[in-house]
Amino acid sequence: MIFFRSTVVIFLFISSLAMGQRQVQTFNSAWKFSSEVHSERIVDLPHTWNAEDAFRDGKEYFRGKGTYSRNLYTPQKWQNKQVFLKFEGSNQITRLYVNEQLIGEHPGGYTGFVFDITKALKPGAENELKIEVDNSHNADIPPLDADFNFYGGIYRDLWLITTPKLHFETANEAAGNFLITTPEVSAEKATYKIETRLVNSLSQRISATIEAEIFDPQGNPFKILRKKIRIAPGATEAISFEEELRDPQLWSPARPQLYKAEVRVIADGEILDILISSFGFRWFEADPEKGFFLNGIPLKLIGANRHQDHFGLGNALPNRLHQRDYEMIKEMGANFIRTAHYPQDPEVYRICDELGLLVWSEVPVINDVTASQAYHDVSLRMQREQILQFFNHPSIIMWGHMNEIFIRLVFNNKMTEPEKAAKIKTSVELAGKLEKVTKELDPDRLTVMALHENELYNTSGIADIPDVIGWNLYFGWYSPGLESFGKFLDQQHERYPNRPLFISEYGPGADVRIQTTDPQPWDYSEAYQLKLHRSYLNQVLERDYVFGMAAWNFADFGSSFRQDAMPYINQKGLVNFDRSKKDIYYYYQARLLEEPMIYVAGENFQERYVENAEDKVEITIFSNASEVTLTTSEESYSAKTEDGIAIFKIPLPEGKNQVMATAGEVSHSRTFEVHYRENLVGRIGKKALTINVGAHVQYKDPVTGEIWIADQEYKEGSFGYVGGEVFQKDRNKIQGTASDIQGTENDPLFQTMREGIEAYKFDVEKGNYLVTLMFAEPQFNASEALIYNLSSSEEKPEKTVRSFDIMINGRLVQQDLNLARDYGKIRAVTITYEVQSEGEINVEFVENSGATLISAIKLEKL
Ligand code: GCB
Repeated sequence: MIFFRSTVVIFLFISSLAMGQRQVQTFNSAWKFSSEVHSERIVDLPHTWNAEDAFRDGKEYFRGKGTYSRNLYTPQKWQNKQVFLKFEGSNQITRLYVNEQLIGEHPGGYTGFVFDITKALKPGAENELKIEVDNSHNADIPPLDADFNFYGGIYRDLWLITTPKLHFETANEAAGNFLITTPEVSAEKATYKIETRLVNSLSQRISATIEAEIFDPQGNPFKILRKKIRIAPGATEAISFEEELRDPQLWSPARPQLYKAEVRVIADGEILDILISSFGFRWFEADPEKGFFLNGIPLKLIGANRHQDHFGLGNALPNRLHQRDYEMIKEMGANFIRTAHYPQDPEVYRICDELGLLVWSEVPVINDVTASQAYHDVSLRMQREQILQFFNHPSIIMWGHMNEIFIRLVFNNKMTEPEKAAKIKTSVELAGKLEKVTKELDPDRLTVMALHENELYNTSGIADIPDVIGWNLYFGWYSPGLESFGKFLDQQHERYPNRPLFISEYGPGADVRIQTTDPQPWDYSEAYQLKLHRSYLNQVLERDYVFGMAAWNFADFGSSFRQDAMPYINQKGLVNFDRSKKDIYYYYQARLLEEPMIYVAGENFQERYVENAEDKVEITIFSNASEVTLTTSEESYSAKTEDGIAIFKIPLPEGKNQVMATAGEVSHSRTFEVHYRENLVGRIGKKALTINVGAHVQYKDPVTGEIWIADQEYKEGSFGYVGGEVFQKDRNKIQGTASDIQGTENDPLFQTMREGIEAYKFDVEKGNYLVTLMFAEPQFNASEALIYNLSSSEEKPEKTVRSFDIMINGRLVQQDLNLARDYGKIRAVTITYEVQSEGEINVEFVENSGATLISAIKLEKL
């Protein structure tokens, strides 16, 4: 009881003095912002100027200089203080002026930095602050190019900090952080080392005491360490403490136990400055044969990569949204995250410590390097900054220093061999320097580099530099064959048995508007995403030597040059850009969670089109139980799960059917609306018949709710195409074209098409109809050979002229339709015709030159 009271007293004492005389506050509100293309307006931070234009059809987003300004009134008494501005992140060059005096410049958009503005301030007066931020391409700053948007602006929190003249160093590469290392950790004992730096900005020598107080994970203080120091005017002194601890409470994903250290500067009996940091004790290794061990226990690392942007916000997220992402990742059952491709908000590492997620954090040296001293220097500085700023987080286990650094080079046909050799040389040199700097600062963590599927990483020697290799592998997407994945890994492991291997990226694009039970590569269906992830997961789990895997990507993200099913968005996310979940998220739960779970897949696949009553409806259940039951209003079925999946093929009547899946205590239900294709033409009238021509997938227009059903060949009494073939821009891909179709949000509907088609027929009853035909000219020579399109697509000559006539029930309704000439290429064209029918609708396509084509067709009865 007595002990309890004294603990409370100590806490009160500390909190009343919290931070000593240091004052830390956000400085986010009411900045005047303008740029070349933005008129002056008031904004709050976090802010980016590219939240909208990075997603606009056909235009480049603004990359240039933006200016933020506002006044800061400084009270007279600040004369005795040091004043700092701390940026958590601002993309990508930041210049700060105070009262028109340039204070400093920071290159690089993903790490924090601090400016000391004391000398430029006028005490007792208004001071003008001006911050210029420039996100133009800069050959000396990574990333040079990458598959994500380089949103400009002060997109993380900005802090105003005042400290006494005698204070812990704040304006440094660590952004004011002090370091806690744990050089030795075992279950029985651990050592920890606390390193601080004290600055004396006074004009006299000072005697002070530096204290470090340590709190256990339950919040109990258990150790105070002290050192006395005499510090000269203008000097900076390093003060460190080293201690041993018995029976440390270890940090792990299952029990993320965090200690806390509080360091204090005391002079004349007064606490002048305080810094606080949490830290943890754990040890780990990545064995090239047996995999990863945390605190001596084997642990397969399974998780995802994460980009920091979000629908509607660009990269300017409030902390709550950063937290929510990581909570979702944890709730998915994951234990690992890669902050691809750059250091993220400080909040991210804090939440990973707390939730128990292991982290690979990396600098954005991606795709290409510049052979300049400046580029090398900025890259090294970024690496030092991320290490020093996030050093104390036990969640971080690996520092990454490069991603697919040869990809530009490999796909660049214009470079000469000597140019390529020079590029390889400078890349290998930079990797060596990054490795050295990382190991000097942090010998206890692993270094890692992510590679794309290319032998050059081995032959150049770059893959031998880091401790660990991460492979970004897209078999079943950019390169063919899901099983080639495991074979590739086995070969690498055989050739390089001492290399710990990690799968740093994998995954296909998946658009929740696109559904099928017959998934194919490049169809962007959720079913193909499931197929690929299931296969990869199995292949990794079969191989102990692969110590972990991270899906690409946790969430869909913005990438302005991408032309997927949803232009400007990379859709490989497990969740959508707005964080609504795709089916695959629940699949990971079924594979990774220990508590019982069950889920009826198909949140976005509730409308089912089967041929008739004999044709069964396929229902997919995810569960971690070994057996699940599916109950309809008529029947109950049971099935064993395999890899967390049970597939039921059951007859269901037309109309709405509620099904319930159960395993032990848990259950989940969903309603499916079943339609028989054989009845569709007879029912036109109540509902239009909408067909996704040239596609084996169905597509849902989220605005109208219309389902554009998968195409079929004509059969009597029904409907379908006659002649032609599915259009493929690239032979390796099933999807028609990946181009952004102008003038529509329903790109997938227009991207797939049937070429050389002779007719589309409907055996309808007599009456008046509206026939809507939809087209897009797919031949278009823009930069479709994207660097991420890793298949060797042969360049096809552009078919510039395509002209055809259209007849409906024998009447010529369209003569010499030349889409490119009349409407422009890759533009959505929709034409509706009124038709009177005596008992059939026969839309004929007659070729004049080039091949006929059509993307979608809709039939309504008047
Ligand atoms: C990669 C890159 C990543 C891309 C991804 C993709 O290998 O590392 O930045 O976004 O592929 O989706 O193509």
